[in-house]
Amino acid sequence: MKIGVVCYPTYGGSGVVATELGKALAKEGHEVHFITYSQPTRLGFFIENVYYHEVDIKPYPLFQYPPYEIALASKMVDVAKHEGLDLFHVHYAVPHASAAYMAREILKSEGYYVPFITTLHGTDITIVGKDASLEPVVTFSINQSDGITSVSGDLKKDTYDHFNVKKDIEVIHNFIDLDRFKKQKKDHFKTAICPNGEKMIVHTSNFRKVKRVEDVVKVFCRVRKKTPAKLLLVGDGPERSYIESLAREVECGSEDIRFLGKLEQVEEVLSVADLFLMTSEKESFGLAALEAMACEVPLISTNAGGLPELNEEGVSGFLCDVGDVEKMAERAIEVLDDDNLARFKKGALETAKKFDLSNILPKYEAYYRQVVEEFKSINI
Ligand code: GMT
Repeated sequence: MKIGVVCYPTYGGSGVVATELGKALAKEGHEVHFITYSQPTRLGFFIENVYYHEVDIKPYPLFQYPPYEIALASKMVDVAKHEGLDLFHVHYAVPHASAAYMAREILKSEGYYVPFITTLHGTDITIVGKDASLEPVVTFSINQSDGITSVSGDLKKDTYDHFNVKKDIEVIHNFIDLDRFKKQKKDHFKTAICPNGEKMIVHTSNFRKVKRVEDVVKVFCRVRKKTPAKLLLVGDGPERSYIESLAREVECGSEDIRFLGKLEQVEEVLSVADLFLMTSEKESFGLAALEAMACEVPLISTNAGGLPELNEEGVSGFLCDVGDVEKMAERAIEVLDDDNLARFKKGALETAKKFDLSNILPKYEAYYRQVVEEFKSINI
């Protein structure tokens, strides 16, 4: 199949999922055309069957806000006609679903029939999309999608709860490439950071409010009083400077907290971690946690959103109420106990295997075929 993929190229989990899925489809022999405003970070330089089309956004003195959605729809029309696309797959509803709707209708008026699938990722539904400033357009364009998928059952429920969506939503969980995300031998790194055999606790995120990174610091401080440990904070975002100042003031020893910023090869850090903390207030799936689990890192997470679909209580780690830092610390100490840690590490990997790319990719391919067939039978 020839598939046009639209996503956010640089930030966030939805772009990572879109890029990894596109690369995996290309490996299976599909022709994949990324249509975005810059080269997706994880795309790499040259991959067979993968093409990149940049959306041209022309500045003009009149525009305080350049019309990205129109430029994107125009590029989608252009690529569909010239490359003979069979399907668009747009990741993150805002504004990609409405751009896809526009592109599909323009193409239809010129005799080209290209359906689109919208994948809902999380904040497009739980935060951004349901805001009154966007909701009518988001509802309309989700309903206009020829196929809709969500990355967890919880996000599907949230979508029906907050939007007047009439169509079926197919749940296809996020996935992990276990060939890339696996425990690597990086003992020298562990020794450098934890010279006295301390336990290594890791958090990675985009440091937005929704991640409640301050809770990570609070949990760490409570753990650190009982168990010698170090905290590595990976990533960057709007809350980072606030968290840095918080970390400087804590009683538990700010020298044990390190900020690593954005890392290309996060699996290298995860390979030497003993515990991953995900304290989010909302989390439709939690791809960063799955990456950790694949590297044999147990998880203490909140029970928000889709996290219970990922984190298996007592097996890969534990789930706690949002904000309950006492309970999270208690559970973290239990997992880090030398009598328990090996069992939880094994449990994390076993749970991650359920989300292996080889299990999830065929679900997307089958759904693509179904949507294209249905669209043809109605329109052509
Ligand atoms: O909020 C983020 O971390 C970024 C956001 C995105 O769409 O770029 O992530 C969402 O999509 C990821 C991939 O499907 C999910 O793993 C994250 O759970 C989800 N984030 C939230 O729901 C907060």
